[in-house]
This record gives sequence, structure tokens and C-alpha cells, in this order.
Amino acid sequence: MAEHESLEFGKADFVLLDTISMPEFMANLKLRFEKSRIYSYIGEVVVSVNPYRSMNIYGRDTIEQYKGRELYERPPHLFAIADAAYKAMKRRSKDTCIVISGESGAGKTEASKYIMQYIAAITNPGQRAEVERVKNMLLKSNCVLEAFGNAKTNRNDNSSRFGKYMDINFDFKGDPIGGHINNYLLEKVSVVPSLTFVLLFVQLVLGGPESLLRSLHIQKDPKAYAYIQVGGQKKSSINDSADFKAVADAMKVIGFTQEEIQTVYKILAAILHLGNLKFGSDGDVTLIENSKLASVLGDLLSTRQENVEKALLYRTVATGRDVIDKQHTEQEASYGRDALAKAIYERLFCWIVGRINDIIEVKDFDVKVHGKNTVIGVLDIYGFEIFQNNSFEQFCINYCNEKLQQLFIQLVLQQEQEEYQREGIPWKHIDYFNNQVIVDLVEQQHKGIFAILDEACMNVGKVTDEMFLQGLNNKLAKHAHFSSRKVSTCESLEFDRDFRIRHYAGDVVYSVVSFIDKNKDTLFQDFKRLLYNSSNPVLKSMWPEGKLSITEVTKRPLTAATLFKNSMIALVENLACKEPYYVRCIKPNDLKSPLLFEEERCRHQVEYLGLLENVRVRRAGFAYRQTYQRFLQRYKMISTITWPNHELPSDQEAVKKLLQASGFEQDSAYGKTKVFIRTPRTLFALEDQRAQMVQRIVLFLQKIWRGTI
Ligand code: AOV
Ligand code: MG
Repeated sequence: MAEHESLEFGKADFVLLDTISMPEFMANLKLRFEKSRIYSYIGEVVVSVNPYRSMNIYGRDTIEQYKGRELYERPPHLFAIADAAYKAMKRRSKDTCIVISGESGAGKTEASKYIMQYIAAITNPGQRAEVERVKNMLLKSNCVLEAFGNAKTNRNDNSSRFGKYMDINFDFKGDPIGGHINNYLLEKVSVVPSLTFVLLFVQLVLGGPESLLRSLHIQKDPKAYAYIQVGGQKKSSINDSADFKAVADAMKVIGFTQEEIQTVYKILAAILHLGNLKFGSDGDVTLIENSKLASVLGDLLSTRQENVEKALLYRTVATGRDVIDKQHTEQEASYGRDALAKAIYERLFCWIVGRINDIIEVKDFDVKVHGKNTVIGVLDIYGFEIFQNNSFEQFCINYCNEKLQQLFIQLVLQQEQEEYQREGIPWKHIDYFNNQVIVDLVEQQHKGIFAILDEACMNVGKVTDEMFLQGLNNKLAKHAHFSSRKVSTCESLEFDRDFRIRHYAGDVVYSVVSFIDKNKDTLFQDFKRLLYNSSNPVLKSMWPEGKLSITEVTKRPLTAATLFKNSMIALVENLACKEPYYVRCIKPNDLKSPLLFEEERCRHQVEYLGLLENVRVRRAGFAYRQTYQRFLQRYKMISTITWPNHELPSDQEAVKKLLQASGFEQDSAYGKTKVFIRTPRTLFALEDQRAQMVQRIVLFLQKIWRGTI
């Protein structure tokens, strides 16, 4: 509990509210926001409200204030939680993770960056050059990933289109020695229009140096490129060239070679040019109208113009033993072009992540040198989002948020209560909405939405999105969290194209259009071969499966939904085995305004994040628990009742007597196997007494050794 903050700023910890009710919670949150106190606690959970303006609370002096302090000693801050995770890692050798959640634009990515900066700032006091190098690389890798993986949406100008989980590895001194990044679904399943919002393209076009642009055949005019939409443009080109340079420098610092960096630019330029390719037809023949561009593409992709043209206009198919070239229609060719553009982008992104990992990963050698190796993970993922038109991407993103909410429920609300029950501690059950039912609706084997989608995709012959919707309606009509217009208004005979999920964070209507396509996520083999046969080794390495000839390609790849589901399950398993710290971000308004606290909007988030339940569980709960035996091991020396050994019938009795004698009876409860202590203060007092006793014992022993006793 942050005690020393003046009450005029409201209660720093929601646990201290006089009564726990929504109006009180909201009044406190609002008051704090208005007083520029954007952080608060619920016990050890940080609640953060996006200030939408720069705050002078992240500097070196603030970092110093939080370094090595306990959570309750300073006003609430991200730094405090980062320090707590760091201490747990360093002192107790615990792998920890910081999970940052909240809807799109709530401030997750910013929070993750401040946390990383804090950890970088407090480590390596000895200024070891190698550790400095690692820290620098970890920070710079973020800059590169953000440039490639963020885009402008109507919810957030700098929206993460990929989820990022970054592990930082520490040596026994507590200094970072490496890291690892897992990325989750960049626009793998996306449509090309959302590529157009990746700000990096604008940065390149407006901010790239003249000579580079010339070599890439790029004009300094974003409007010249079909894949750059007006919405993706920013205000000034001064920022663009600075941003461009920052990313270029970051790539260099991380250790990308000159050749690799050049290839990255060539690929970005190739994508822009691809977007401008136009197809036409002459009689039965489909052709490229601006074939000059095909030559530019050949140049950038280090392959021949004819190869580019052929891959875009024909598809090689195996019919029995024969292999024939089948010409695309104009429409198929355009579809292929866009699919190619997004696939190239996605491969590029994954390649960049892979390269960064190659460089920053802790090698076996390091482990030998540094010994023990502990981890802090930071999770910053795309937040829950609702757009005008929601598609497969939103469905995946929102499912991901359901999974994380489920983890929060399990770790923070459920386990806690179950333990009290198990231990027989008097406890009034606190009700909360358990979203497992929605997680199941999406991911359950055979019956879930992903399974129904995969089943539809397996069908041979033409499968339409409507058939998928019908499948959903047949199997899920009765589900409380699923509905579609077809199901709810039976009289409508025409096919509706959407379904609605009642998510924990609100209702979202998804359009089924292109679910099937995005889930299959097929890319013509011809494109893979085209790029595999590039004479640029970096580009070639991104397309290993292009090696297979047409007759060798038989295995059906996993669908996008299955891959995503598997990666989410693995993510949650990974988080669940670490000691979790939570940051719950709240978006105060939809206008990106620094002043506005839209009460309704915030209340809704507090509700679905389960914050009130969190306060209730926390308040009724106990900060510390330990088995009787281990408790005695640590504290028996503070009382003659237990030191050196007790003569009571059980350890439980002994602990009871010890706490009574020390005056902490009121603050404790006794379970079947564990003792529970309500406030951290009691624990600190016990620790103090123990430290004093240890001191005395040491002095005593020293005297014996010296023979003075
Ligand atoms: P998100 O990560 O939660 O959304 P961001 O972290 O990108 O959201 O925050 C959105 C914007 O809010 C930033 O670009 C800043 O302008 C502002 N902002 C957030 N936190 C702070 C802060 N602590 N101080 C000042 N400004 C802040 V998404 O990635 O869309 O789910 O997918
Ligand atoms: Mg983000």
C-alpha cells in the first residue's frame, strides 16, 4: 500500500477504498486521473490510465526513487512493478513475467517500453561492456520491430499489429545477458489494405535518402503507391527521415549486415511496386499492363523479369504425371499479387525477428560462463478491438484477449479463492464472470469456431464463407455467447454474412467474408519457387519451401487458425509457469484527448477487466502464506517457544503460539497446511525480528569461537 501519497490524489491502492463499489472505484480512478496520477494499485496489480500527453515521470531521478524499493514505499508506478519482478528474479531466482493488457490504444506498448527502459537502467552497475551491448540491442530491437510491425488504425495511430513476448535472460548477478522474442500473428492473415497503414512504408518513401530511393526506383510521393493509403500518412517529412534513420541505425546496432539491410529495403520497395502492377487482357490472354514494373521487380528481387511475369500470370499445376502452366484470369492474377505482397511482408517480418533472436539469444556458451540464468518476460500484445467491419484478424486478436483474461482469472481470482477453500480458511466466495465459456466456444476441439472453420476448409470442392456460417449456425445456435441474424430471426431467408460473439469485453459482430481464404492462407507455390530461386541469398533464405518441385508438394499446411490457436496455448502455458505481474491499461476516451475521462467508457473497461472483483478478492485475501513447517524454519528463532525446538503437538500449534506471543494474532489465519498473513507489514516486522535475532546469534557464536564465553 502506497501510504505516503497525500489523500488529495485519491487512494493509491483501491484496496483502501472505504466501500468497494463501482461508484467509489470510478470516483477514485477519475480523481487520480484528474490529478495526473495515472497509476494506481490493486495490491500488486498496476492499473494505468493512458494520459495521452507526455508525463515527466520516467526520468533518471524517478528511476532512482524506485530502485530496490518495496512496492508500497513509493507512489504507484510501472517502475515499482518492474522492480518487484526484478527482485523476485534476482533474490528468489524466480522466472517472472509482466503481462500488460487492455484494449487497443490503452497504452500497453508504451508501458512495455518504460518497463524495458527501467530494467535496462537499473542493471549492470559495473558497466560491463558486454552487458551494455546486450541491453542496447534489446532496446533497439524493439524500435525495429515496432517500425515493421505497427500500423495506424482508427483506434490507435501506432497500433501493434503483432503480439510480442520478449524474454530477457539474466545472469547470477542480475544483469541481462540476452533475450528472445516470440511474435504472434503479424498480418499473416491480413488483407492487403491493412498493410497500407504500416507507417514504415511512408517513412521509406518520405524519409529515405535520395540515392537509396533512386536505386529502388521509388518516387518521393506516397500518393504514387496504391498500397499506401492517405490514412497512413503522417504530418511532416522531417519526422520521417529521422524515424527512417533511427530504424536504419537500430538495425546496424543489432548487427544486421549491410547486405541484409539493403535486402530489407529492396523487399519493401518491391512490395510497393507490386501494389502498382495492373493486369489486363488481350482476348484470352491475361497480361501485365505496366510491364516496366515487372522489370523493376526482377531487379529488386534479384531474379529475371520473365520469371516475375510468369509467376504472376500462370500457375503450375500437376495433373497426374503431367505438369502444365495454367493461365490466371485477371482477377486471379490480382488476388495472387496481393497475396504475394502480404506473404513477402510477413516473411520479412519473421525473418527480422529470427535474425534478432539469432543475435540476442543466450548461447550455450554464455550459460556455461554465467551459470544460472533467470528470465523476466514482458508481454505486449494487440488489445481487444472492435471496428466497423470485423474480420478474421479481429476474431484472432479478440480470442487472444480472451485467453489472457482467462489466465488473469485463473491466477488472480480463482486460484486464490480455491486455496482458501482448500485450506479451510473462512471465506465468502466472490463471484466473477468466468470467460472460459467463450474461450471454449472458440478453441474447443471439434466443436469450437476454429474447428468448424478448419472443417469447412478441409472440404474438397468450392467452399464458401456462407457454408462456414451455416456450419456455425448448425452447431452453435444454442450457445449463449454466439448468435447470428439467421439464427435469431428465422424468417430471414437470405444469407446473412455475419455472426456475433458476446466477448468478455463486449459484443462484436464479425463478417464471415474471406474467413475461409484467410484461414487457408494459401500462396501459390509458383511464388515460393520464384523467391527461392532469387540470386539474393538473404531473400532466398526466407523461402526454403520454394525448393520443392510441384510434384513434391502434397502436404496440406496447418491453417492460420490452428497455428494461431497453438501459439496462444503455448503462450499461456509459458506465462502460467512464471510468477506473474500485471499491468491493466485503461483507455480514458476515444478521442486521444489528454483531458477527457469518459466515465461510461472507463466503467465498461473496469467492469470487463474484472477490477472490482480483483479488489474484493485482494482485500479479503492474505498477502502471504507459507506451510507451517517452512514458516517455522524461517522464524522459529524469534521466540523461545519455538527456538531451538518446540514441544507442542504440531507445527501448526507452534506457529499459532509464536504469532500470539509476537502480537500478530489479529493479522493471521490458520489453514490446514499453511499459515496466512494478511498484511505485508506483519511480514516485514517478522523479518526485522528475525534479522535482529540472527545478528545476536552471530555475535554469540563469535564470542564462543573467540573463547570469550
Ligand atoms: P496499445 O499498445 O495499448 O494499443 P499504445 O501503447 O500504442 O497503445 O498507446 C497509444 C498512444 O497513447 C501512444 O502512441 C501515446 O500517444 C499514448 N500513450 C500511451 N501511454 C502513454 C504514457 N504513459 N504517456 C504518454 N502517452 C501515452 V494496440 O497496440 O492498438 O492494442 O494493438
Ligand atoms: Mg500496442
